Amino acid sequence: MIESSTKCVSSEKKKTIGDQQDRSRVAQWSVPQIQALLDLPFPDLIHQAQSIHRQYHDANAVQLSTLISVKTGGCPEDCGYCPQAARYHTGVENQDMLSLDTIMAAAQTAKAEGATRFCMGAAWRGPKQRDIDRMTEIIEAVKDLGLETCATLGILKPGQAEQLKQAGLDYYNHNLDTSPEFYGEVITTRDYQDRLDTLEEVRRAGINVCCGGIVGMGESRLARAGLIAQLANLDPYPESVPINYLVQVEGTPLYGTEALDSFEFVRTIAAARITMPKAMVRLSAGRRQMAETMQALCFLAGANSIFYGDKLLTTGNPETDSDKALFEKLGLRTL
Ligand code: SAM
Ligand code: DTB
Ligand code: SF4
Repeated sequence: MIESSTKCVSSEKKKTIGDQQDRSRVAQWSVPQIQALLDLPFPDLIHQAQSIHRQYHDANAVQLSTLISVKTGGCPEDCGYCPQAARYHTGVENQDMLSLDTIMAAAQTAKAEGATRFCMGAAWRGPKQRDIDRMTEIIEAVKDLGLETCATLGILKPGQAEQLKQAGLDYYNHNLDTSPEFYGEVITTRDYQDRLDTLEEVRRAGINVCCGGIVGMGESRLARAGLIAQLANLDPYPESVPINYLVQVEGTPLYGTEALDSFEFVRTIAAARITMPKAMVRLSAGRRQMAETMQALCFLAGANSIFYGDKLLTTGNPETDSDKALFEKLGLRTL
């Protein structure tokens, strides 16, 4: 039985949620409330998500971020989904940190293709001081090109976020990935609190927070509700929420996980949109495995950002030409 309070978010409640982002937030989303959203009949859920989406965003516009892996493979962590963990044999070749010139050339291409944000990922548990020194030089240079900068470097020690902020870092990506209860099934080399601590460091430094998760790791709907509750209850909630559909890579423990029904992924996007109305919700990894019709459903459910460019970090992403063709077919414009 669905509570009437979650069946349809009244306009008064929506206003309150939005306003709370600017002041201190009192009302929080409970896991049962979010599960009730996920349990809605699909048309009701999409309608609610699309209505909220239109109040806060241009529903026909999508923001483009391009990814680059600045340091690849050999990571000491044991994230069960990740092809870059040293302990799994996935065929990913280790690559030391790329040179500034290589990164700048990729950033220039990303800009020429229409991306507005350049997101740099590194397969570290966390950066050492010399890594931060190199990253600050890179961030300054990318920023000078006129691109927004994003980095995802793992766990940050006190003081590191401030250094990144000073270099001009706009966003830090650090995913909670799943619910606290399911986390230990996927990762054992760190805990949920480590992630929350870094998110706090990023917030305190005044960097925008990019934080989301992965769907399709064998988790339950309850676990997806638990993830969305964690994200929506961050105070304030993240500016950017990437929702990844697990890319199954041979050699990782999660390879061979039973594929999750596509509509569950769309439902998760809708729940993110409803509970975090002002955030940019990114339809992230997994698009190469998705039909165009499913991607269109994700946009209807409130996704308004994608990773753009033929590669994610180590796995493939749709070609830019096919994304351009999709935008054309759907009448979407880019931000
Ligand atoms: N090492 C840093 C960390 O873990 O925060 C930054 C890089 S890590 C690759 C960034 C994010 O990519 C992870 O938090 C996870 O959400 C996502 N990711 C990694 N492998 C994935 C996969 N196979 N499918 C979907 N998302 C994945
Ligand atoms: C995010 O949430 N997804 C991106 C980005 N943030 C860093 C990474 C997806 C990685 C997919 C697997 C790979 O290409 O290695
Ligand atoms: Fe390392 Fe990040 Fe991959 Fe985990 S997700 S193994 S921390 S690169």
